[in-house]
Amino acid sequence: MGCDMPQKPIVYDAPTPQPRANDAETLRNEILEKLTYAVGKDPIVARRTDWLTATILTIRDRIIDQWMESTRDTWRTSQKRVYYLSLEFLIGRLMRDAVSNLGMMEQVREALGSFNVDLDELIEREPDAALGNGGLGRLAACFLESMSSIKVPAYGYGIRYVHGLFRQEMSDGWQVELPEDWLAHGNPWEFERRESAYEIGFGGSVEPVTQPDGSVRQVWHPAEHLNAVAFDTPVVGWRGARVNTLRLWSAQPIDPLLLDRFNSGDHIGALEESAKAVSITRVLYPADSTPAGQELRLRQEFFFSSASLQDIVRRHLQQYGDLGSLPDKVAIQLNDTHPAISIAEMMRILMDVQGLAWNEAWKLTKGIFSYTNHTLLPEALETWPVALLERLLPRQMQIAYAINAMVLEEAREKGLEDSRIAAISLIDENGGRRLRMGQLAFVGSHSINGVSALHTELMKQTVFADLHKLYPDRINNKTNGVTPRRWLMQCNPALTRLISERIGPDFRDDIEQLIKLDAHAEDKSLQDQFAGVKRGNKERLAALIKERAGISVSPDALFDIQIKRIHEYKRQLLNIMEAVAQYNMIRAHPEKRWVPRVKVFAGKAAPSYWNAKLIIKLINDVAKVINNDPAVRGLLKVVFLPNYNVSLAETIIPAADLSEQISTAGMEASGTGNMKFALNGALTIGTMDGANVEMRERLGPENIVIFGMTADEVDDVRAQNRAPREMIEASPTLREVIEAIGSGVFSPDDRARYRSLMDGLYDHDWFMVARDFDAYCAAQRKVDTLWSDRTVWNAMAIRNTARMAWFSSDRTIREYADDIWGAPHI
Ligand code: 26V
Repeated sequence: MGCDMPQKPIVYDAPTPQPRANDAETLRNEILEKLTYAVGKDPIVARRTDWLTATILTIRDRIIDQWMESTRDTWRTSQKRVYYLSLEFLIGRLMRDAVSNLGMMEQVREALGSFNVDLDELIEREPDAALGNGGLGRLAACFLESMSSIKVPAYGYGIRYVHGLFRQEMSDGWQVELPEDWLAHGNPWEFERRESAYEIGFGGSVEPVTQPDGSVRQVWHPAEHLNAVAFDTPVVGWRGARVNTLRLWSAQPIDPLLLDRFNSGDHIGALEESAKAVSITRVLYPADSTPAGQELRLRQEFFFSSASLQDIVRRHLQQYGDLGSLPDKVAIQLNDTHPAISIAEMMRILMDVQGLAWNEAWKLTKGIFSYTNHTLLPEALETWPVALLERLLPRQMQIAYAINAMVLEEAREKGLEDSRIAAISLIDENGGRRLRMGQLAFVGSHSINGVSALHTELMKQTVFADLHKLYPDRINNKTNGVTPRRWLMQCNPALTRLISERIGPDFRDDIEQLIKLDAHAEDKSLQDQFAGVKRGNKERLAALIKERAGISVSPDALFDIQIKRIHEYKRQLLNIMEAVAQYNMIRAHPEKRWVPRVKVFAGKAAPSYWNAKLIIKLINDVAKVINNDPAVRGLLKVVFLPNYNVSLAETIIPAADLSEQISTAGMEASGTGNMKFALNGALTIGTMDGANVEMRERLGPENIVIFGMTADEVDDVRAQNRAPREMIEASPTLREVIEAIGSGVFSPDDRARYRSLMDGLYDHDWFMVARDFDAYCAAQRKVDTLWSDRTVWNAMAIRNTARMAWFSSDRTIREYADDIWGAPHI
């Protein structure tokens, strides 16, 4: 079937529409009109969701004008387009982002107020689009916003999951997963593009067909077919600089009624086939580090890769009419290996569909693609069984073999010894043959980047050591960033106002100006105001904690926060064990002056990750004991907030005093939560891992609390297989904690519950929880000391905000645009 091209001629010079009026009166009338004619509701009976829809539609009209203008501009100027392929876009709520970036917050508030509708209540009603697991997905969302803000012509390509990441509820302290239903009330942001549908095949066979000119082309005859239908969401940049497109694919049966089969009497068969097609885009895989290894996941990866590439090639041919210019006009970024099959699929499209020869197709492919690695965890490096690929994607597997042969040949020519050849092979021969998606992405790309300086170095030394020797210029670093619009201006309006009053409002357009705040760090009145803003945010969080967890906390306490996916390498266990140590000390020394603390945790565990779920239960068990022990006198509170998501992060982060970034060194590729906290004036307690290392450099070592082993030290200990027993025995504090947890002090209903968790610390302590424990406790006591002199603390907090500008995703995207994509930007 393919795609229905727009009619020629394309009107490049359509008139730019008059900007719509944005005053409250106009907005009021338009919202009422949308409510009546688009939603079909009388204001008398309208519910909040109806008002929300009407408001979004009103704002959307303003976005569309700029959207068309942006698209037209790219056509007119023949600018290069960037395509960000990602299986995850963790965009969260969009309304506040859009209204704020368009500078219409006050007008919209007033317009709604005239109907007695509260804007903030509507904002809270919008479902949080959780089309991602964690850091990788949120980074994709920050990047989209930055690309619009600095005018990179770009598309995000992904999957329109019907169910995003599961909703987390607590049942007696255990995580329970419930389906998430973000589309239940429709989605006013998206445009379904039935005309942008592409056929996607699976299975079948490959047939060599001799062409009239005597050449031979491979023709893939898939056994199964389905459609990928595009749904477009506009992505608004700061001040509406540009509006780019997030294009998410939805799977549909080719013939929705499957009439042939239905008419032939096979009603059930028809329904089954239709359900199977649709199932591809039904759910997001909820694991963020252990490959599900399931066929459906591979189908998702190929489905969205193929649809995106067909769309990209179609758009390019439509505008330029030739394929040779592809690398000049198209840059495709692979967000991790999830879309890595694109390398083989692009080769198939260029050769089998477009008729190019291998060498030409390979040159174009390498010119177009680049790949970002987001993790070195061995279990997260994707590989697919060759047998599965041969069955599901026979042609792409043939191409992968051919790429492999070519690369190995090149390696031999360059003099690589045979023993090293196996290491660069795309095929892993250990325990069943598997295609290594990281190596495929590497060899098919002209640029491979890590997401922090340390992580990039480790990539060169570990997974890609051999490929790096062969292609020493390909690996480069692009340290992550976060958008300051969402993660400062929108989530922390009070701090934004305060900064504006002090250094003027220009930092909103040029984030580097934040550094001007540095000179005022010692100013007592600014310190008081800064602390006052923090206090307001903490009051709001305290109310939320009361509401969601039923725990009363004092905003005067130090708010110590760890929010992220629950994973052993992120070491929530280390944090909760320190809480137990603190609990023991408070009881042993009631006479001492303890710094009151509230330890907040939030995060989801992969449903199949037992230890992660057990750690959630442990946090809740420890919380129950500590929070209810009168001997603690409220000096320590432990809170687990359920259902962590982007919206919850937006409330928690501005209220943090202390940010926990305590991963085992060498294991957290970058972290981005670390950046969001520091930008909002929280101090970091952290290891020399990921972007913490660069934060320390830019904040100054005196403005961050670093502790623990380095990545090299972790490596040495693991290599020597040194058991931690001796060290545990040498630390009375640690021993006491392990004994208490292991013997069931916090789980009287099941005393053996945490036995294996604690045994793990004695046996191998893979994540260095025991080895880093004393250093971590000492670092926490240093935090107490800093907190005790609030002048010192506040000055450090201000310096954190002032010095974080470099971690804006605008800076990151400029680096990608200059060094990798060759794309325009401002
Ligand atoms: C891996 C897998 C494995 C197969 C099953 C599904 C699945 C889903 C996601 C992933 C990727 C996990 C990698 C990841 O999220 N990395 C994080 O990327 C952030 C952005 O670069 C970075 O800040 C975090 O440190 C890093 O853990």
